[in-house]
Amino acid sequence: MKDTKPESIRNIVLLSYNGAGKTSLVEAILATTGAVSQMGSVTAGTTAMDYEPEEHHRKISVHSSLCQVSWHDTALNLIDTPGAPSFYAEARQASYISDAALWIVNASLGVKSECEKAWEYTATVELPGLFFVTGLDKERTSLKAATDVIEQSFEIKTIIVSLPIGQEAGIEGVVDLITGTAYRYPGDGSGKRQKIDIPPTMKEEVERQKPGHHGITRHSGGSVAIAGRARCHASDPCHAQRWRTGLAIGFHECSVVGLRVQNDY
Ligand SMILES: Nc1nc2c(ncn2[C@@H]2O[C@H](COP(=O)(O)OP(=O)(O)O)[C@@H](O)[C@H]2O)c(=O)[nH]1
Ligand SMILES: [Mg+2]
Repeated sequence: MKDTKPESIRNIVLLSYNGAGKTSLVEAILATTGAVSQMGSVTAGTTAMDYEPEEHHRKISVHSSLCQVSWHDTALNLIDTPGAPSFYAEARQASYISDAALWIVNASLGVKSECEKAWEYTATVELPGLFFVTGLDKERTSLKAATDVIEQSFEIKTIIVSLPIGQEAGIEGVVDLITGTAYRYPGDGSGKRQKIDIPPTMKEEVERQKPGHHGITRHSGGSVAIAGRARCHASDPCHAQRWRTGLAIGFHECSVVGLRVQNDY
């Protein structure tokens, strides 16, 4: 990215247990932003973030790794951290220099103690962030079940900002609830998503889930503020912009926790 100004840079730390899907998510982001033409694979030892022989051997991340992608004139520094308890220090240090966290929860593995630990230390530095649910392509998983587990474990309410199209092995894309746009992903690891119409069977669910119909939050005190500030009807042409602003304020104040889902990459 040419001439990046400091105000256009965001450091984002990915936190969770081993096997949650952090390194794979970075690969998917690299492909979707066009930084690579094909997602690498953890098992094949071809990811950008697990590059050390020790990481190839163990097939897990051992150190924090950094990469930068460019998205809508913003430079995102993604910090992929190791999930094992013996490497907590790495993840904690990365949190302290980050602007936001991505807490990853794999729908088939649920919330584990490593995730709760990460939540605790990010709370001490009031790091805002988003939950990202992976593994929804696995059998007997659902967004509803994953959301329930997250909300109960962390005693929060989440705002769902994207919905999967399809379920389990049939997942084929996502609906971005903020812009009301649906995307299909080719599933070949190229990240070349294609804009599609929202499936007719999902229209009701999309309207119901759209931010603006409900709030909310990490620290319960902030919830009403964000819901009030950003509420508007989903058909309002300013919907997306108002919600972006509302979410941005909410994230900044740590009063909002969003929840996003994977596609099938
Ligand atoms: N089916 C499926 N597998 C995934 C998903 N995300 C990651 N994986 C696989 O899960 C394993 C662990 O993923 P990895 O990215 O290394 O997790 P990390 O330890 O959190 O970095 C790898 O074999 C990935 O290919 C997902 O959304 N669906
Ligand atoms: Mg990893």
